[in-house]
Amino acid sequence: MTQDQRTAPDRFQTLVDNDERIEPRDEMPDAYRKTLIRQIAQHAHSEIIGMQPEGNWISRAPSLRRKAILMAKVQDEAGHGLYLYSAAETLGVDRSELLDLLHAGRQRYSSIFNYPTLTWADMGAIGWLVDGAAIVNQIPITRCSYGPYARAMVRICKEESFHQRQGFEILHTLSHGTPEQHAMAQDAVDRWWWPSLMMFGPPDSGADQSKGHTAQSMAWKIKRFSNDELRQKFVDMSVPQAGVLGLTLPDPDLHLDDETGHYRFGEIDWSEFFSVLKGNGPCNAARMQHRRAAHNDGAWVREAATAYAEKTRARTAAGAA
Ligand code: BYC
Repeated sequence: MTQDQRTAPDRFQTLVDNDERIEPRDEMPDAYRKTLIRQIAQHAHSEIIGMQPEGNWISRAPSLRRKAILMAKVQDEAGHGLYLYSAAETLGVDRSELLDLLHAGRQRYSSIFNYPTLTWADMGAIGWLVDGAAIVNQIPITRCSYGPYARAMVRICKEESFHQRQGFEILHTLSHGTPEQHAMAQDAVDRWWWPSLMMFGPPDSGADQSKGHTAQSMAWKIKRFSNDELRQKFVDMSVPQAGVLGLTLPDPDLHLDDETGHYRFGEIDWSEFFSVLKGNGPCNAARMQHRRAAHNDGAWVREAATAYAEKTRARTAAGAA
């Protein structure tokens, strides 16, 4: 039997088993499509909500050079949102539907963006830790079984690695500056470390994960590693980098396990994570209010773009007739 003679579910499974890509026109189980829409939409929403904590510092960046870099970074996040909404649209949903779900509080965005950015050093900590965590999470998604998501992730990861380096450089400069600047860098790392570990999602074991998506997503090769595996990679990568920065990580239990070569870390406060997910983080309400207002303020741009597209289409059709 050739591959094309197989029934649709067989063909889907064969593609997954052979590490080949599922493309938009391929048959796929409904649940696979739904899971991808949920994850890609959440990812896209995170990119555009993630513009807020940093956008907050563009006007206060300490030099023209820092301002230009930060503006470029925030613009990159908007671009990531666009690639991801486009990837989601290949699954048969519309970007406007997804935005409506976000604005109605029916789709999530990453927990990390519900924390405030209190000082300039937070731009460094977000770049180093948040973008660093994003890279660890997203590099395996370049091998995701769904083609459009995997391909979008290649460019996103390249840009995230610039972001991570600019954050590291901000913290390095502050850490090696005046005692006040060093203290500001340390304070930012103290505040962003634990929420960054939570970004990877709930632990693999435990009551809450029995409702989780990991096992099925790994079987479909959407996820390549579990949340805890990626969290461990991130900790192992970050500890030596903190040493180079001359900063400490706020965890008295952090130590190298000589047997495994991994850094062991303390207990994560999962009650804080679930409380942020329920909408009770320090900035949930402000982030959503700002997003809805930006969407409403941008209505005229969408209307103008639609009118222009329709006019161009009509002109092209008239020219072809
Ligand atoms: N925040 O079974 P699980 C960025 C939810 S943007 C909120 O492990 P899954 C950046 C999860 O949705 C970073 N919710 O789920 C941008 C599920 O709830 P639902 C965003 C979370 O999907 C600007 C429940 O908990 N990156 O990098 O298999 C500037 C159970 O979880 C979170 C991505 O989105 C969380 N942290 O795994 C700088 C990457 N964690 O949906 C940086 C793509 C879990 O059943 N996404 N939940 O109601 C993923 O890799 C996966 O979706 C996750 C979760 C690892 C996040």
